[in-house]
Amino acid sequence: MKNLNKILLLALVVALNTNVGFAQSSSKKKLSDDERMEWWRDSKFGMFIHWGAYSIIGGERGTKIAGGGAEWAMDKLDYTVKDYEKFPEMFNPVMFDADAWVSMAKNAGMKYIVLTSKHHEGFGLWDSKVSDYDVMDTAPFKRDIVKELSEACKKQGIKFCLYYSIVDWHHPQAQGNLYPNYNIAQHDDPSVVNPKFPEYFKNYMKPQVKELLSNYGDIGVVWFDGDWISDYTTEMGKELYSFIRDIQPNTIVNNRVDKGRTGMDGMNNKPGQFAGDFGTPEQEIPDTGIDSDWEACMTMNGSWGYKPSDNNWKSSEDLIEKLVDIVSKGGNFLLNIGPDGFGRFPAESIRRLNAMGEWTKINGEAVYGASASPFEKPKWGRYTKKGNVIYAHVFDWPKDGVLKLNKEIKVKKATLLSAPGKTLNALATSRDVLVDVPMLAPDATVSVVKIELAN
Ligand code: FHN
Repeated sequence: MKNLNKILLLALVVALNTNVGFAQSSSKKKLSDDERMEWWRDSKFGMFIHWGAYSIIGGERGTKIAGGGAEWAMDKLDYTVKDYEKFPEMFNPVMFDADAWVSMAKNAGMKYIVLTSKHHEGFGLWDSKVSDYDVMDTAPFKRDIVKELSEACKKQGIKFCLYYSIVDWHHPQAQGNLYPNYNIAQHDDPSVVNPKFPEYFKNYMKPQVKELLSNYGDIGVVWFDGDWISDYTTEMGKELYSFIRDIQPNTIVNNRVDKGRTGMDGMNNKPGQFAGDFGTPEQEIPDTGIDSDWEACMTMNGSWGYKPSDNNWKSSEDLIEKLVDIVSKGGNFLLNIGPDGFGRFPAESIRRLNAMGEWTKINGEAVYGASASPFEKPKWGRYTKKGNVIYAHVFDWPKDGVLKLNKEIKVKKATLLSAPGKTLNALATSRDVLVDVPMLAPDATVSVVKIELAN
Protein backbone atom coordinates (compact mmCIF):
# COMPACT_ATOMS: atom_id res chain seq x y z
CA MET A 1 0.00 0.00 0.00
CA LYS A 2 2.84 2.33 0.95
CA ASN A 3 4.49 1.53 -2.39
CA LEU A 4 1.27 2.15 -4.29
CA ASN A 5 0.96 5.59 -2.67
CA LYS A 6 4.55 6.31 -3.61
CA ILE A 7 3.87 5.32 -7.23
CA LEU A 8 0.75 7.49 -7.38
CA LEU A 9 2.64 10.44 -5.93
CA LEU A 10 5.46 9.95 -8.42
CA ALA A 11 2.99 9.78 -11.31
CA LEU A 12 1.43 13.04 -10.13
CA VAL A 13 4.79 14.79 -9.93
CA VAL A 14 5.76 13.55 -13.41
CA ALA A 15 2.40 14.69 -14.79
CA LEU A 16 2.81 18.16 -13.31
CA ASN A 17 6.33 18.50 -14.64
CA THR A 18 5.63 17.34 -18.16
CA ASN A 19 2.61 19.46 -18.99
CA VAL A 20 0.37 16.40 -19.06
CA GLY A 21 -2.27 18.51 -17.35
CA PHE A 22 -2.04 21.00 -20.19
CA ALA A 23 -2.27 18.31 -22.85
CA GLN A 24 -5.42 16.97 -21.26
CA SER A 25 -7.05 20.36 -21.13
CA SER A 26 -6.39 20.69 -24.88
CA SER A 27 -8.32 17.57 -25.79
CA LYS A 28 -11.68 19.12 -24.96
CA LYS A 29 -14.78 18.27 -26.96
CA LYS A 30 -14.83 19.51 -30.53
CA LEU A 31 -16.86 22.72 -30.81
CA SER A 32 -18.92 23.89 -33.77
CA ASP A 33 -17.21 26.60 -35.84
CA ASP A 34 -19.31 29.35 -34.26
CA GLU A 35 -18.61 28.05 -30.76
CA ARG A 36 -14.92 27.73 -31.55
CA MET A 37 -14.72 31.30 -32.85
CA GLU A 38 -16.82 32.79 -30.07
CA TRP A 39 -14.06 33.87 -27.62
CA TRP A 40 -12.06 35.38 -30.47
CA ARG A 41 -15.02 37.26 -31.96
CA ASP A 42 -15.85 38.69 -28.55
CA SER A 43 -12.26 39.60 -27.66
CA LYS A 44 -11.77 42.30 -30.29
CA PHE A 45 -8.38 43.43 -29.03
CA GLY A 46 -5.15 41.44 -28.84
CA MET A 47 -1.41 41.97 -28.53
CA PHE A 48 1.02 40.87 -31.23
CA ILE A 49 4.58 40.38 -29.96
CA HIS A 50 7.44 40.35 -32.46
CA TRP A 51 10.47 39.13 -30.59
CA GLY A 52 13.54 37.25 -31.72
CA ALA A 53 17.29 37.58 -32.25
CA TYR A 54 16.54 40.59 -34.49
CA SER A 55 15.48 42.43 -31.33
CA ILE A 56 19.18 42.68 -30.41
CA ILE A 57 20.02 44.28 -33.75
CA GLY A 58 17.28 46.91 -33.65
CA GLY A 59 17.49 47.29 -37.44
CA GLU A 60 21.01 48.79 -37.38
CA ARG A 61 24.34 47.60 -38.77
CA GLY A 62 27.17 50.13 -38.58
CA THR A 63 25.93 53.23 -40.34
CA LYS A 64 23.18 51.32 -42.09
CA ILE A 65 19.59 51.40 -40.89
CA ALA A 66 17.18 48.83 -42.29
CA GLY A 67 14.19 50.26 -44.10
CA GLY A 68 10.79 49.02 -42.87
CA GLY A 69 10.49 46.32 -40.25
CA ALA A 70 13.59 45.65 -38.16
CA GLU A 71 12.63 41.96 -37.90
CA TRP A 72 13.86 41.75 -41.51
CA ALA A 73 17.40 42.70 -40.38
CA MET A 74 18.93 39.51 -41.74
CA ASP A 75 17.71 40.30 -45.22
CA LYS A 76 17.77 44.09 -45.17
CA LEU A 77 21.22 44.39 -43.61
CA ASP A 78 22.75 41.68 -45.80
CA TYR A 79 23.74 39.13 -43.22
CA THR A 80 24.77 35.71 -44.47
CA VAL A 81 23.30 32.73 -42.66
CA LYS A 82 26.59 32.17 -40.81
CA ASP A 83 27.06 35.85 -39.91
CA TYR A 84 23.58 36.08 -38.53
CA GLU A 85 23.96 33.05 -36.27
CA LYS A 86 25.91 35.16 -33.79
CA PHE A 87 22.72 36.94 -32.76
CA PRO A 88 20.82 33.87 -31.54
CA GLU A 89 24.12 32.90 -29.89
CA MET A 90 24.03 36.10 -27.84
CA PHE A 91 20.26 36.16 -27.20
CA ASN A 92 20.06 36.64 -23.44
CA PRO A 93 17.05 38.81 -22.53
CA VAL A 94 17.62 38.75 -18.80
CA MET A 95 14.89 41.30 -18.18
CA PHE A 96 12.16 39.16 -19.73
CA ASP A 97 9.27 38.84 -17.30
CA ALA A 98 6.34 36.91 -18.74
CA ASP A 99 3.98 37.93 -15.94
CA ALA A 100 4.75 41.61 -16.47
CA TRP A 101 4.17 41.32 -20.23
CA VAL A 102 0.82 39.63 -19.71
CA SER A 103 -0.20 42.21 -17.09
CA MET A 104 0.60 45.02 -19.51
CA ALA A 105 -1.56 43.41 -22.20
CA LYS A 106 -4.35 42.81 -19.73
CA ASN A 107 -4.28 46.32 -18.33
CA ALA A 108 -4.50 47.69 -21.86
CA GLY A 109 -7.73 45.74 -22.31
CA MET A 110 -6.25 43.12 -24.59
CA LYS A 111 -7.75 39.65 -24.40
CA TYR A 112 -5.16 37.56 -26.22
CA ILE A 113 -1.46 37.53 -27.01
CA VAL A 114 0.14 36.27 -30.22
CA LEU A 115 3.88 35.63 -29.80
CA THR A 116 6.26 35.06 -32.72
CA SER A 117 7.49 31.57 -31.81
CA LYS A 118 9.66 31.68 -34.92
CA HIS A 119 9.93 34.58 -37.35
CA HIS A 120 11.53 34.51 -40.82
CA GLU A 121 15.04 34.45 -39.26
CA GLY A 122 14.30 30.84 -38.22
CA PHE A 123 15.24 31.15 -34.53
CA GLY A 124 12.74 29.45 -32.21
CA LEU A 125 11.69 30.82 -28.84
CA TRP A 126 10.91 27.41 -27.39
CA ASP A 127 12.63 24.14 -26.64
CA SER A 128 12.33 22.40 -29.99
CA LYS A 129 13.44 18.81 -30.24
CA VAL A 130 13.72 18.97 -34.02
CA SER A 131 15.99 21.99 -34.04
CA ASP A 132 19.18 23.26 -32.43
CA TYR A 133 18.43 26.78 -33.57
CA ASP A 134 16.37 27.74 -30.58
CA VAL A 135 16.46 29.55 -27.28
CA MET A 136 17.51 26.43 -25.34
CA ASP A 137 20.23 25.09 -27.60
CA THR A 138 21.74 28.12 -29.35
CA ALA A 139 21.15 30.95 -26.92
CA PRO A 140 22.73 31.49 -23.50
CA PHE A 141 19.28 32.37 -22.15
CA LYS A 142 18.17 28.74 -21.85
CA ARG A 143 14.65 29.58 -20.77
CA ASP A 144 11.68 28.33 -22.76
CA ILE A 145 9.96 31.63 -23.59
CA VAL A 146 6.87 29.98 -25.09
CA LYS A 147 6.45 27.98 -21.89
CA GLU A 148 6.86 30.98 -19.58
CA LEU A 149 4.48 33.15 -21.55
CA SER A 150 1.89 30.40 -21.98
CA GLU A 151 1.89 29.80 -18.24
CA ALA A 152 1.65 33.50 -17.43
CA CYS A 153 -1.30 33.83 -19.83
CA LYS A 154 -3.04 30.86 -18.29
CA LYS A 155 -2.50 32.28 -14.81
CA GLN A 156 -3.85 35.71 -15.72
CA GLY A 157 -6.73 34.47 -17.89
CA ILE A 158 -5.55 35.67 -21.27
CA LYS A 159 -5.65 33.50 -24.40
CA PHE A 160 -2.22 32.43 -25.54
CA CYS A 161 -1.61 32.28 -29.29
CA LEU A 162 1.39 31.63 -31.49
CA TYR A 163 2.75 33.07 -34.71
CA TYR A 164 4.86 30.75 -36.87
CA SER A 165 6.71 31.75 -40.02
CA ILE A 166 6.57 29.39 -42.98
CA VAL A 167 9.49 31.36 -44.41
CA ASP A 168 12.73 30.25 -42.77
CA TRP A 169 15.93 32.02 -43.77
CA HIS A 170 18.09 29.69 -41.73
CA HIS A 171 16.98 26.12 -42.35
CA PRO A 172 19.02 24.48 -45.15
CA GLN A 173 16.03 22.69 -46.66
CA ALA A 174 14.00 25.89 -46.66
CA GLN A 175 16.83 27.54 -48.60
CA GLY A 176 17.27 24.65 -51.03
CA ASN A 177 20.10 24.81 -53.52
CA LEU A 178 21.11 28.28 -52.51
CA TYR A 179 22.17 27.18 -49.02
CA PRO A 180 24.54 28.09 -47.33
CA ASN A 181 24.00 31.36 -49.12
CA TYR A 182 20.78 32.98 -48.13
CA ASN A 183 19.03 34.63 -51.03
CA ILE A 184 15.71 36.34 -50.91
CA ALA A 185 15.03 35.33 -54.52
CA GLN A 186 14.55 31.81 -53.24
CA HIS A 187 11.38 32.97 -51.61
CA ASP A 188 9.92 35.47 -53.99
CA ASP A 189 10.75 34.31 -57.49
CA PRO A 190 8.53 31.43 -58.64
CA SER A 191 11.14 30.45 -61.25
CA VAL A 192 13.63 29.64 -58.46
CA VAL A 193 12.30 26.30 -57.32
CA ASN A 194 13.50 24.72 -54.11
CA PRO A 195 13.16 20.94 -54.46
CA LYS A 196 13.93 20.49 -50.75
CA PHE A 197 11.05 22.61 -49.48
CA PRO A 198 8.62 19.65 -49.15
CA GLU A 199 11.18 17.96 -46.87
CA TYR A 200 11.40 21.10 -44.73
CA PHE A 201 7.61 21.16 -44.59
CA LYS A 202 7.29 17.50 -43.60
CA ASN A 203 10.31 16.97 -41.38
CA TYR A 204 10.69 20.35 -39.74
CA MET A 205 7.70 22.65 -40.00
CA LYS A 206 5.04 20.10 -39.16
CA PRO A 207 6.99 18.58 -36.24
CA GLN A 208 7.65 22.07 -34.87
CA VAL A 209 3.99 23.02 -35.15
CA LYS A 210 3.12 19.74 -33.45
CA GLU A 211 5.45 20.55 -30.55
CA LEU A 212 3.89 23.97 -30.12
CA LEU A 213 0.41 22.49 -30.06
CA SER A 214 1.29 19.58 -27.79
CA ASN A 215 3.48 21.04 -25.07
CA TYR A 216 2.07 24.45 -24.18
CA GLY A 217 -1.58 23.89 -23.34
CA ASP A 218 -4.47 25.32 -25.30
CA ILE A 219 -3.31 27.49 -28.16
CA GLY A 220 -5.98 30.06 -28.98
CA VAL A 221 -4.77 30.91 -32.48
CA VAL A 222 -2.01 29.64 -34.73
CA TRP A 223 -1.00 32.66 -36.80
CA PHE A 224 0.97 31.68 -39.90
CA ASP A 225 2.97 34.05 -42.04
CA GLY A 226 5.11 33.74 -45.15
CA ASP A 227 2.41 32.03 -47.22
CA TRP A 228 3.50 34.08 -50.24
CA ILE A 229 6.65 32.08 -51.01
CA SER A 230 6.30 30.13 -54.20
CA ASP A 231 7.53 26.84 -52.72
CA TYR A 232 4.62 26.70 -50.28
CA THR A 233 1.50 25.22 -51.86
CA THR A 234 -2.22 25.24 -51.18
CA GLU A 235 -2.04 21.45 -50.66
CA MET A 236 0.48 22.02 -47.87
CA GLY A 237 -1.77 24.71 -46.41
CA LYS A 238 -4.83 22.49 -46.31
CA GLU A 239 -2.81 19.61 -44.89
CA LEU A 240 -1.37 21.84 -42.18
CA TYR A 241 -4.77 23.18 -41.25
CA SER A 242 -6.25 19.70 -40.69
CA PHE A 243 -3.06 18.60 -38.95
CA ILE A 244 -3.52 21.42 -36.42
CA ARG A 245 -7.22 20.80 -35.89
CA ASP A 246 -6.48 17.09 -35.33
CA ILE A 247 -4.12 17.98 -32.51
CA GLN A 248 -6.19 20.80 -31.00
CA PRO A 249 -9.69 20.70 -32.53
CA ASN A 250 -10.72 24.07 -31.13
CA THR A 251 -7.73 26.10 -32.21
CA ILE A 252 -8.30 28.97 -34.61
CA VAL A 253 -5.97 29.36 -37.60
CA ASN A 254 -5.45 32.50 -39.71
CA ASN A 255 -5.86 32.54 -43.47
CA ARG A 256 -2.11 32.66 -44.14
CA VAL A 257 -2.01 28.94 -43.50
CA ASP A 258 -3.21 28.58 -47.12
CA LYS A 259 -2.67 30.47 -50.37
CA GLY A 260 -6.00 32.26 -50.68
CA ARG A 261 -4.68 35.83 -50.69
CA THR A 262 -3.78 37.77 -53.80
CA GLY A 263 -0.32 39.13 -53.08
CA MET A 264 -0.32 40.71 -49.65
CA ASP A 265 -4.08 41.34 -49.52
CA GLY A 266 -5.63 40.68 -46.15
CA MET A 267 -8.63 38.68 -47.22
CA ASN A 268 -8.86 35.54 -49.33
CA ASN A 269 -9.81 36.15 -52.93
CA LYS A 270 -12.24 33.22 -53.19
CA PRO A 271 -14.01 32.73 -49.87
CA GLY A 272 -14.72 29.10 -49.03
CA GLN A 273 -11.98 27.58 -51.17
CA PHE A 274 -9.10 27.93 -48.80
CA ALA A 275 -8.25 26.79 -45.31
CA GLY A 276 -8.14 29.33 -42.47
CA ASP A 277 -10.63 30.93 -40.11
CA PHE A 278 -10.05 34.64 -40.50
CA GLY A 279 -8.57 37.24 -42.83
CA THR A 280 -5.51 39.28 -41.91
CA PRO A 281 -5.41 42.84 -43.28
CA GLU A 282 -2.01 44.22 -42.36
CA GLN A 283 -1.31 47.86 -41.52
CA GLU A 284 -4.72 48.79 -42.92
CA ILE A 285 -8.36 48.96 -41.98
CA PRO A 286 -10.89 48.08 -44.65
CA ASP A 287 -13.12 50.98 -45.76
CA THR A 288 -16.30 49.13 -44.88
CA GLY A 289 -17.34 46.09 -42.89
CA ILE A 290 -16.60 42.64 -44.31
CA ASP A 291 -19.01 39.77 -44.06
CA SER A 292 -16.49 37.30 -42.62
CA ASP A 293 -14.07 37.13 -39.72
CA TRP A 294 -11.03 39.37 -39.91
CA GLU A 295 -8.33 40.86 -37.77
CA ALA A 296 -6.29 43.94 -38.63
CA CYS A 297 -2.72 43.73 -37.38
CA MET A 298 -0.77 46.93 -36.96
CA THR A 299 2.43 48.39 -35.57
CA MET A 300 2.60 51.31 -33.12
CA ASN A 301 5.53 52.85 -35.03
CA GLY A 302 6.56 51.55 -38.46
CA SER A 303 8.31 48.36 -37.38
CA TRP A 304 7.18 45.00 -36.00
CA GLY A 305 10.55 44.21 -34.48
CA TYR A 306 12.29 46.56 -31.99
CA LYS A 307 13.66 49.56 -33.88
CA PRO A 308 14.88 52.45 -31.72
CA SER A 309 15.53 54.65 -34.76
CA ASP A 310 11.85 54.61 -35.71
CA ASN A 311 10.09 57.40 -33.82
CA ASN A 312 7.10 57.53 -36.04
CA TRP A 313 4.71 56.54 -33.26
CA LYS A 314 0.97 56.62 -33.76
CA SER A 315 -0.68 58.65 -31.02
CA SER A 316 -2.74 56.92 -28.32
CA GLU A 317 -5.78 58.76 -29.61
CA ASP A 318 -5.20 57.42 -33.11
CA LEU A 319 -4.83 53.87 -31.76
CA ILE A 320 -8.05 54.13 -29.76
CA GLU A 321 -9.87 55.45 -32.82
CA LYS A 322 -8.42 52.60 -34.87
CA LEU A 323 -9.70 50.06 -32.34
CA VAL A 324 -13.17 51.59 -32.51
CA ASP A 325 -13.10 51.86 -36.31
CA ILE A 326 -12.15 48.17 -36.59
CA VAL A 327 -14.83 47.00 -34.16
CA SER A 328 -17.45 49.15 -35.93
CA LYS A 329 -16.62 47.17 -39.08
CA GLY A 330 -16.77 43.77 -37.40
CA GLY A 331 -13.04 43.09 -37.04
CA ASN A 332 -10.45 42.47 -34.33
CA PHE A 333 -7.40 44.65 -33.65
CA LEU A 334 -4.04 42.95 -33.13
CA LEU A 335 -1.68 45.66 -31.99
CA ASN A 336 2.05 45.00 -32.04
CA ILE A 337 4.81 45.39 -29.48
CA GLY A 338 8.48 44.90 -30.40
CA PRO A 339 10.34 44.21 -27.13
CA ASP A 340 14.08 44.94 -27.12
CA GLY A 341 16.91 42.43 -26.86
CA PHE A 342 16.82 42.60 -23.04
CA GLY A 343 13.14 41.72 -22.91
CA ARG A 344 11.70 45.18 -22.28
CA PHE A 345 8.70 46.75 -23.97
CA PRO A 346 9.69 50.16 -25.41
CA ALA A 347 8.60 52.99 -23.10
CA GLU A 348 6.64 54.59 -25.97
CA SER A 349 4.64 51.36 -26.34
CA ILE A 350 3.97 51.13 -22.62
CA ARG A 351 2.64 54.68 -22.61
CA ARG A 352 0.20 53.82 -25.38
CA LEU A 353 -0.86 50.57 -23.72
CA ASN A 354 -1.62 52.52 -20.55
CA ALA A 355 -3.69 55.09 -22.42
CA MET A 356 -5.65 52.36 -24.16
CA GLY A 357 -6.19 50.67 -20.81
CA GLU A 358 -7.62 53.84 -19.30
CA TRP A 359 -10.00 54.10 -22.22
CA THR A 360 -11.09 50.44 -22.32
CA LYS A 361 -11.68 50.40 -18.57
CA ILE A 362 -14.45 52.96 -19.00
CA ASN A 363 -15.60 52.16 -22.51
CA GLY A 364 -14.81 48.46 -22.95
CA GLU A 365 -18.50 47.62 -22.83
CA ALA A 366 -18.84 49.23 -26.27
CA VAL A 367 -16.08 47.07 -27.70
CA TYR A 368 -15.97 43.55 -26.23
CA GLY A 369 -18.63 41.31 -27.73
CA ALA A 370 -19.78 44.19 -29.92
CA SER A 371 -20.46 43.78 -33.61
CA ALA A 372 -20.39 45.91 -36.72
CA SER A 373 -22.67 48.90 -36.93
CA PRO A 374 -25.84 48.44 -38.97
CA PHE A 375 -25.96 52.22 -39.54
CA GLU A 376 -24.10 54.42 -41.94
CA LYS A 377 -20.83 55.82 -40.57
CA PRO A 378 -21.61 59.17 -38.88
CA LYS A 379 -19.42 62.22 -39.56
CA TRP A 380 -18.41 62.55 -35.90
CA GLY A 381 -17.22 58.98 -35.27
CA ARG A 382 -18.45 55.39 -35.35
CA TYR A 383 -21.23 53.13 -34.08
CA THR A 384 -20.89 49.65 -32.61
CA LYS A 385 -23.77 47.37 -31.68
CA LYS A 386 -24.53 44.84 -28.98
CA GLY A 387 -27.98 43.27 -28.73
CA ASN A 388 -30.50 46.06 -28.42
CA VAL A 389 -27.87 48.71 -27.74
CA ILE A 390 -26.00 51.02 -30.08
CA TYR A 391 -22.83 52.72 -28.90
CA ALA A 392 -22.01 56.07 -30.43
CA HIS A 393 -18.22 56.55 -30.31
CA VAL A 394 -17.69 60.28 -30.69
CA PHE A 395 -14.28 61.22 -32.14
CA ASP A 396 -15.25 64.86 -32.79
CA TRP A 397 -17.32 66.14 -29.90
CA PRO A 398 -20.11 68.54 -31.01
CA LYS A 399 -19.22 72.12 -30.10
CA ASP A 400 -22.90 73.02 -29.51
CA GLY A 401 -23.50 70.12 -27.10
CA VAL A 402 -25.96 68.39 -29.45
CA LEU A 403 -25.05 65.00 -30.89
CA LYS A 404 -26.86 64.14 -34.11
CA LEU A 405 -27.66 60.45 -34.50
CA ASN A 406 -28.89 58.76 -37.68
CA LYS A 407 -32.63 59.17 -37.89
CA GLU A 408 -33.34 55.39 -37.98
CA ILE A 409 -32.15 55.15 -34.38
CA LYS A 410 -35.12 55.05 -32.00
CA VAL A 411 -33.81 56.02 -28.59
CA LYS A 412 -35.27 54.49 -25.45
CA LYS A 413 -32.53 55.75 -23.18
CA ALA A 414 -29.20 57.50 -23.76
CA THR A 415 -26.33 57.73 -21.26
CA LEU A 416 -22.63 58.38 -21.29
CA LEU A 417 -20.47 55.35 -20.48
CA SER A 418 -18.39 57.66 -18.31
CA ALA A 419 -21.49 58.79 -16.33
CA PRO A 420 -24.02 55.95 -16.52
CA GLY A 421 -26.28 57.36 -13.80
CA LYS A 422 -27.41 60.39 -15.79
CA THR A 423 -29.92 60.02 -18.64
CA LEU A 424 -29.39 62.33 -21.62
CA ASN A 425 -32.36 63.95 -23.32
CA ALA A 426 -33.05 62.76 -26.85
CA LEU A 427 -35.37 64.25 -29.43
CA ALA A 428 -36.32 62.73 -32.78
CA THR A 429 -36.74 65.20 -35.64
CA SER A 430 -37.55 64.49 -39.27
CA ARG A 431 -33.83 64.71 -40.18
CA ASP A 432 -31.91 63.29 -37.18
CA VAL A 433 -32.16 62.29 -33.59
CA LEU A 434 -30.70 64.96 -31.32
CA VAL A 435 -29.07 64.02 -28.04
CA ASP A 436 -28.20 66.65 -25.44
CA VAL A 437 -24.64 66.04 -24.34
CA PRO A 438 -22.30 68.06 -22.08
CA MET A 439 -20.52 70.97 -23.78
CA LEU A 440 -17.16 69.44 -22.92
CA ALA A 441 -16.21 65.98 -24.16
CA PRO A 442 -16.05 63.63 -21.14
CA ASP A 443 -13.12 61.79 -22.70
CA ALA A 444 -10.29 63.67 -24.39
CA THR A 445 -10.01 60.93 -27.04
CA VAL A 446 -13.24 59.09 -27.79
CA SER A 447 -16.37 59.55 -25.66
CA VAL A 448 -19.07 56.90 -25.86
CA VAL A 449 -22.84 57.44 -25.68
CA LYS A 450 -24.83 54.29 -24.95
CA ILE A 451 -28.18 54.18 -26.69
CA GLU A 452 -30.71 51.63 -25.63
CA LEU A 453 -33.05 51.10 -28.56
CA ALA A 454 -36.79 51.30 -28.42
CA ASN A 455 -37.16 48.91 -31.33
O1 FHN B 1 7.20 39.81 -43.16
C1 FHN B 1 6.30 39.82 -42.10
C2 FHN B 1 6.54 40.97 -41.16
O2 FHN B 1 7.84 40.91 -40.69
C3 FHN B 1 5.55 40.87 -40.00
O3 FHN B 1 5.74 39.69 -39.28
C4 FHN B 1 4.15 40.93 -40.52
C5 FHN B 1 3.08 40.78 -39.47
O4 FHN B 1 1.86 40.52 -40.04
N1 FHN B 1 3.93 39.85 -41.51
C6 FHN B 1 4.89 39.76 -42.60
C7 FHN B 1 4.55 40.58 -43.73
O5 FHN B 1 3.25 40.34 -44.15
